[in-house]
Amino acid sequence: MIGARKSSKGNRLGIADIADQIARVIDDTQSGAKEMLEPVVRIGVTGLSRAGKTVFITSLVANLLDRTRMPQLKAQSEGRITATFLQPQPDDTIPRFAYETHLQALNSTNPHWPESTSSISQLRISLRTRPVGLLKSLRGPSTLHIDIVDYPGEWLLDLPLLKQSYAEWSEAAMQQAAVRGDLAKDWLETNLGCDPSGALDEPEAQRLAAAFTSYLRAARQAGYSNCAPGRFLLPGDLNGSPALTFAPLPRPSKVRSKTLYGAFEHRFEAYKKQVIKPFFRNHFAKIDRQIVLVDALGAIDHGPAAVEDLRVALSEILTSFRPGKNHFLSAITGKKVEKILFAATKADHIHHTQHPKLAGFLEALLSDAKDAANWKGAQTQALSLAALRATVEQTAKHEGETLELVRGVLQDDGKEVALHPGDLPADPARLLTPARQGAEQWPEGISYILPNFAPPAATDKVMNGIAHIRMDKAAEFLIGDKL
Ligand SMILES: Nc1nc2c(ncn2[C@@H]2O[C@H](COP(=O)(O)OP(=O)(O)O)[C@@H](O)[C@H]2O)c(=O)[nH]1
Ligand SMILES: [Mg+2]
Repeated sequence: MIGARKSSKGNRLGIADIADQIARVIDDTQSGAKEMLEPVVRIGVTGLSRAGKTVFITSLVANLLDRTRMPQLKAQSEGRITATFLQPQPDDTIPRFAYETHLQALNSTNPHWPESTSSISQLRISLRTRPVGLLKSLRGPSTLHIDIVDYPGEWLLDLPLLKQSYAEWSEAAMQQAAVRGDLAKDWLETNLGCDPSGALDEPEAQRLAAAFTSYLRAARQAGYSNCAPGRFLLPGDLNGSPALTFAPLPRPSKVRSKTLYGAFEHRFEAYKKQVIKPFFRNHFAKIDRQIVLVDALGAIDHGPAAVEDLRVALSEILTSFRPGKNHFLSAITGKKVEKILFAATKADHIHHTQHPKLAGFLEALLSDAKDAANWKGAQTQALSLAALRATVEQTAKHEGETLELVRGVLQDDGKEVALHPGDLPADPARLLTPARQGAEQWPEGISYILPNFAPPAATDKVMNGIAHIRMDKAAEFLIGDKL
């Protein structure tokens, strides 16, 4: 094949990949000239569904438009930001992030959490800054455009599929299901009843795909992070298409194309080529900085297996940010992500005295994942935050002891409660070790109550951003050096 190179691992850098590279260079030079004058930074916001992406972006934008609650953003405290404004977003093919709708949900007289979204969206916010001090006479005001891209973390977790054949993936998926016990029972039973070397029967194919999807959904609900293929849970506009109508099967001794197995193998390859690769090429490759939102408290609440699964997912995610030399991604991601922030969300569920422990837990997960991904390069940071503070803190005396409580309104019944959610251990190993060892439950003395709190009712009509925890620190890490 002309122009093709074969790496030691057998990954081909084909004509399509080379064309991708050329397209990117042209793309970059065209936008390059404009970006010299008004720089653009593209920030990817990702995390598994329910991690808090929509609330995070809504809060970030509201708090950048009204910066009263953003003292830790240096350019703000130094008085250098003169204006912020929303702009039409520049990419015609990506839906705009529905900021106004989400803000309205949180800020109405009957506040509620925004509708969950299942696809990619984007928004542009621009910040005008003026130089201060010595630079004042040398430089005029400047504008920075920030493109915020919201995309499901599930789609990142599809990356490992690219390395696998259908047979390898099937084998791994069935093994993973076997250790997830009851969650996979129905699907595995449906699987036993089919003949992979029989002729393809479309209703049977749909039944198998549906049973497999229900299993993935149940696993996700039970707190597991690794539930690929990502589009099975979040199909976007692909719902019902053949590229999503397949499931793992045991390999028959002889594979023929007209059989169930043959058809599924073909669809698996189509999923890789037509779903996974275009996402990485068209969206992921263009991101400069990244925030990964992690519902670490939720995983801890679900137990050791969920924490172990989260650790594995984080190392997969890190690998996608720093693909190895021969990886197809290296060919299309000319530029690499410069900064990655990992944030444990919903920190308002626990008292602030426990926040360092939550960040420490995430840090420990991350450093494990970095070892596994042989990490070099991009600057990373871990912190805990709440995009929207739904609780207030309170202390109470109980049998001579001081208890640190959080108080909020329960989502389910609208009752106000003050509770002690449990103590995070100071040493993250007390959680990570049992998780690694496959413990079924946390050791004695470790337990949590994490109810869903409703967003707070607005207390005043004048909106001063959105009450949060450490959103300003997150913003400083992501864009501080550009302002
Ligand atoms: N208490 C609290 N709950 C949050 C916060 N952010 C998100 N949540 C909860 O998590 C749910 C999912 O958040 P969302 O932003 O829609 O997640 P996404 O699927 O990643 O976009 C929300 O409906 C809330 O119940 C937060 O800062 N504090
Ligand atoms: Mg969302």
